[in-house]
Amino acid sequence: MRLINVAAAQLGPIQKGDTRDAVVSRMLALMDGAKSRGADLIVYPELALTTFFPRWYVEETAEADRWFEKTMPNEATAPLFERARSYGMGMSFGYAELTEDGHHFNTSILVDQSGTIVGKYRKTHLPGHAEYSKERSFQHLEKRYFEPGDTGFKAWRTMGGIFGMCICNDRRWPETYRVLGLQGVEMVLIGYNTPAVNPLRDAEGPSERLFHNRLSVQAGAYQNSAWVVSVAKAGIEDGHHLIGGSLIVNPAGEIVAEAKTEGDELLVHGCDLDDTVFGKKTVFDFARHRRIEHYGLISEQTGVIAPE
Ligand code: ING
Repeated sequence: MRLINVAAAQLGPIQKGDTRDAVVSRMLALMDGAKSRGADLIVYPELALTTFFPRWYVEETAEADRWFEKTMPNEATAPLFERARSYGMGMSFGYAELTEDGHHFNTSILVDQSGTIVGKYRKTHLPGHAEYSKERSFQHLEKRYFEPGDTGFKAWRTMGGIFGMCICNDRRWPETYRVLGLQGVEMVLIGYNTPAVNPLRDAEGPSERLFHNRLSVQAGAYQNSAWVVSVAKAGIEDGHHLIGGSLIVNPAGEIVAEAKTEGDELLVHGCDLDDTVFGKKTVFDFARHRRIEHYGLISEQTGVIAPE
């Protein structure tokens, strides 16, 4: 048995006017709760330090740099690293990264129980658009403010297992989980900020969004025999509704914990990483069953080419 007690630390809304210090205080309160419940690892959402700023259009993208972190850890986040280390707790959270050479990424990090950053991931699949969109009731400008990630999907040996990360829209793409699965991933850590409605399709409201949220994560977990911990920033941010629905899913694809609110909420579950072994040795023994000679289109072709 390789048990790791995991805390999914869902954050409620972060308003445009909220300071990073106020947010970090909320994150520390969740970390204290996780410690009291015996957690060895805490997982926070995508862009955990700020409001979901890609909903706001600015002409000069440099004006959006205020939402980015130039170093990590930094003054605002140092208390998180210090307390996690003092608790012997691993940690993952997402933030907007501005690199020294001026690149902008939607990033998440994995910090081990000694407080060392052992992994960094930069979001691959950027949804939305780059220019102001008149037909939308709200903007989703990730393609304006971020570059596609340059890390790819990596897995790291740490905390007694093999861990990987992805961010939000990545969880909707099966390629994400399979590339991690081909590295033997045993637990995938995900953060997300998902609008509760589709600005281009009225029929797609919170219940369908929550259904797709579960579907994507349960499929990824089952099809790669891995635990998936997927954590929301939720609630109403300056009038804009984000879904909750944070989940912990086991390697059989079953939901073992799910958030009930759209606020700051902690889910804690004892995850046995050995529960991943049966699936990896039977139905999803990739070496025994996959036929890569037939999968070429998946990496050779980007879009659809339909038959004549
Ligand atoms: N948010 C959303 C997500 O992928 C989205 C955007 C919602 C795309 C629903 C497609 C359908 O969960 C982010 N931040 O990627």
